[in-house]
Amino acid sequence: MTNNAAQRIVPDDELDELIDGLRQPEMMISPKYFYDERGSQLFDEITRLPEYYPTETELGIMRDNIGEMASLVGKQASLIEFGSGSSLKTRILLEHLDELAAYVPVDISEDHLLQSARQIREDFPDLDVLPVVADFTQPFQLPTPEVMPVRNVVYFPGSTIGNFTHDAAHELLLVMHEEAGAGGALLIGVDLQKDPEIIERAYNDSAGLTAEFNRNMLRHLNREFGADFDLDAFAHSAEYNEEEGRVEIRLVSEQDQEFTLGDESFSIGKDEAILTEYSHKYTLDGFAAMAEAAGFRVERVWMDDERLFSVQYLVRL
Ligand code: AVJ
Repeated sequence: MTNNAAQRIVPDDELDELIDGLRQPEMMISPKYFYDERGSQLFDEITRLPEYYPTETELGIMRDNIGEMASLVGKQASLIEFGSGSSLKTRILLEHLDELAAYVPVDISEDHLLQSARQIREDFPDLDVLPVVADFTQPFQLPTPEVMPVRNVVYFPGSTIGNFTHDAAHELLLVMHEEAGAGGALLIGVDLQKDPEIIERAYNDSAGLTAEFNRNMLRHLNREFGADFDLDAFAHSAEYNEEEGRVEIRLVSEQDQEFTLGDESFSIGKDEAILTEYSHKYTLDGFAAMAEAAGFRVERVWMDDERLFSVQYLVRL
C-alpha cells in the first residue's frame, strides 16, 4: 500500500483463522465479522424489527422480574458482563441492583468497551466500573474492586450463547464457572425452541435488514482484509434446522465465482454457500443439562407468557 491513510494492523492469526474457515468442507466465516460499525448499526435496527422477537421479549422479562433478579444477585455483588454492555438490559439491571461492589464489562474490542464504560460511569457515578479488554472465551484475570465483592455474578444477555456450538458453549460455561468463583452465579439470556415459523421469520425479515447484515460481513472483509467479494453475487439464507435446534445462516453464491483473501484465492460454485452463523435455540431441559455438565444448577427461570425466551439464574455448584 502506498497511500498514507492510517492502516489497521491485521493480525496474522486472524487472517489465518479466516482462511482456515474458508478451506473447510463447507466454507465458514465467524459471526464476529458481522460487527463492524455498519454491522453493529444494522444489528441495532434488527433488534427493533417486529419480526425479531428476542430483544424485546428479553427486555420485557427483565422489566417484569427485575425485583426478584436483584434479590437473587444480592448486595455487594460484582457484576461481570461478558460483552461490552452498552445495552438497555444492562442499564435496567444496574439501576436495580443494590450497592454493587463493581461492574466489570469484558470485551475484545477496546474502543467499543471503553466508550460504553465511559457512558456507564457517567450515568452511574457511584459505580466502580472496571472494564477488561479480553477474549472472554479464554480465562482472564479479574480486576480487584475497592469493595470486596460478596459474590461474582456473570451476566450474559442476548442469547449470544446461541452462536456457540454445544461443545463451544460447554467450554464457555466452564470459563464463566471459573470467573464466577466460589458462591458465584450466572444470569443468562437463552432463546427457546418454538414454532419454526416464528424463528424463521425473525431471521428473514420483510425489510431485508438481516440479509443486508449478513452481506455486510463481506463488505467488512473487503475493507479490513483486502478481500474482493462481490456482494451482489451472494444471497441471504436463514433456515431453522429442527434436528439441531438452530438457525443456520448462510451466504449462497448466485453464480460460479472466485474471490481472494490475503494471498489466497478461492472458488465457489453456484448454489454453494458460506456459513456465517448458527443461532442455537434450547429447550429448558437441554439447557439445564448443559449447565449442570459445566458445574451450574438452574436456580430460577423467567419467561414471557408465550415462552419464546428465557432469562435464567444459575448458581455455581
Ligand atoms: C446476537 C447472536 C443473539 O442469534 O439472534 C440476529 C444475531 N443474527 N439476526 C441471534 C443475529 C441475525 C443474534 N445474536
